[in-house]
Amino acid sequence: MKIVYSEVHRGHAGAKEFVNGDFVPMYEKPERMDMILERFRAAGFGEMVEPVSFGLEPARRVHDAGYLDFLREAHALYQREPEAAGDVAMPFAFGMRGLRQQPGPSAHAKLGHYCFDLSVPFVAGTWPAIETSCDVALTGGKILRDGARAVFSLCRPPGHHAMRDLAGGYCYINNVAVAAQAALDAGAGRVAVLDVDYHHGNGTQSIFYERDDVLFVSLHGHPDQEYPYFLGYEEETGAGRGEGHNLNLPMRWGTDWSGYGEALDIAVGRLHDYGPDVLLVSLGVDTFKADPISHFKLEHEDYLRIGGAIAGLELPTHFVMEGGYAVAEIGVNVLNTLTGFEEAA
Ligand code: SP5
Ligand code: ZN
Repeated sequence: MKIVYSEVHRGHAGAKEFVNGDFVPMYEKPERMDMILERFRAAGFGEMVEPVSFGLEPARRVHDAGYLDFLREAHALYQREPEAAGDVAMPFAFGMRGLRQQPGPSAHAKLGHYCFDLSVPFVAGTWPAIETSCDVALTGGKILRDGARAVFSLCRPPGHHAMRDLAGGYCYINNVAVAAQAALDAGAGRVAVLDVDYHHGNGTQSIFYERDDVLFVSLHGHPDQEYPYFLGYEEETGAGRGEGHNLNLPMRWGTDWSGYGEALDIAVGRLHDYGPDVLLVSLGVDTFKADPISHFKLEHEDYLRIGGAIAGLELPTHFVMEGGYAVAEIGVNVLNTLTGFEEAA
């Protein structure tokens, strides 16, 4: 399987996120990629491919143009603020209900308007990483259209929390949504996104919520207990033409393979019934038992099963990297998913 990857993500590093009252080094860090690459190398798995540049037009198909301008300019704008504190741009005042929703010229206003939490910092290397991560996903999509059975886009930063005009949860551009839209624009009639990251893919769900040409299916920690809290309930089934094209399978803390495997069967059944031309997989491995920010209990072997179940759909399949923060084990879990897929394909 081809693996699309670029080193440009490395510049997106060094910032902190806010967790339970403290700023701590970001869980979403470059070393995650090193562990994945190391495992692939050790196993002799895959063929590495550099992304090509597609420009921003594909991202504008699912994101607000002003939002994308903000992502590009956020770091530089912040540096020009008289009260900028250091190199890292982050919001502190949010454009919430009851306040006016047009940000003024201040970088603080724009950050608060376009970010929904304190886990999407901007350092100098953040925009190049964002742009390249999107190109990684688009390059993967192109490889699939050129005839591959499957491809892995090793994206960093991840994307599934990013909304049409909001960044959050380590995500800025929604890579999988951009790739799904690009597949449709290139002639696919319908596409499906299966999101197996531990967290609900609120961005992907929202972007396609009123559409019937994209089915979104997500397995995740229950929003009663887990980030992003405000979305991901079972009763969210789509709206308008999109009614019936959204399936959430939330699970409680402590879920292991017995519960997860059952939910995955339901997910796969729905995907099979929909019969998409292309399947995109938001591949997060933060469902692992040792993940430092999550509460599922999957074992290494369970990822072989996930890959096998996905292969059973017999669809052109585009894996897109999302989360996974047990850095020492992220590599084996990603590799197991992909080898589980290939062995069953
Ligand atoms: C792409 C992705 O997986 N984004 C996840 C963002 C999660 N952010 C919320 C983290 C909440 C952490 N709670 C920490 C408990 C530490 N023991
Ligand atoms: Zn996650």
